[in-house]
Amino acid sequence: MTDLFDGIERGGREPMGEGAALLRGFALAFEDEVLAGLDAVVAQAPFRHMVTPGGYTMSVAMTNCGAAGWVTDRSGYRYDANDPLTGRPWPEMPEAFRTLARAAAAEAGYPDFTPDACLINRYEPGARLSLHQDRNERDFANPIVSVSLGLPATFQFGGLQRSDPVRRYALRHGDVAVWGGPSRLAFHGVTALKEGMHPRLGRMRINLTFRGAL
Ligand code: MD3
Ligand code: FE
Repeated sequence: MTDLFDGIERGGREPMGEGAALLRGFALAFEDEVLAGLDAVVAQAPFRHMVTPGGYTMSVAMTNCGAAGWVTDRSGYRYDANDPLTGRPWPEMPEAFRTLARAAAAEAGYPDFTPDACLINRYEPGARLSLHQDRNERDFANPIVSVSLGLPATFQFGGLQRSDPVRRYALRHGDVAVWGGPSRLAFHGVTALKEGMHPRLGRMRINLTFRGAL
C-alpha cells in the first residue's frame, strides 16, 4: 500500500477497506480491446435476466465467460461450466480481459491472480443490485476484480454484517476495484442506475467481475 494523503492514495488509488483498492481509470488503457472482447462474448452468450431462488427476475441482465459462469435459477446460485441457455460451455475469456484483471490485481497487491470466471452485468436505467455477499466461490483467498464501463453508478460498500453502515462510491467508466483480504466477504450493492447516455456504451453500465471460482 502506498501512503495515504487526505484519504486518497497517490496514483489515483483510493483505499476502500482493508485489502481493497479502487484504481481510478485503470481500464482506460485497455478500452478498445475490452469492448471488442465484450462484443465477442455477447455474440455467443447473450445477456439474460436470471431468476433468483425466491422467484424474482433480476433487473440486472447477465452473461459470463471463462471456464465457469455464475448462474441463478429457482434451484439456487452456483457456478456452472455451461451456459444454461445453449447447453454449451461459456465463451472463452478474451485475452484482454485476463490481461486487465491480472494487471489490476498485481497493482493492488495480489500478484498471482488467475481468474477462471468473469461475470458480466448489464445495468439499464433503473436496474439495481441489492446488498449481498459473494460467497459461491470455492476459495475466498482469491480477490475479486471489478471493472466499470459506461454510465456511472453508485456503489454501496458495507461490512461483514448486512446491518453494518455502508459507504457510497461513484464508479465511472474505466474504474477498476480489487477486493481481497478482509473486504472479500463485505456486503455490497449498486443503487438504481440513473438515466444517461455514454459516448461508447450508450444507455447502459457494464460491470465485469473476475473471480477465481473453481
Ligand atoms: C466487494 N457487482 O457481480 S462490482 C457482483 O457493479 C457485484 O455490478 C457489482 O456485486 C456491479 O457480484 C459490484 C464490485 C464488487 C464485486 C464483488 C465484490 C465488490 C465486491 C465482492 C466482495 C466485496
Ligand atoms: Fe457482488
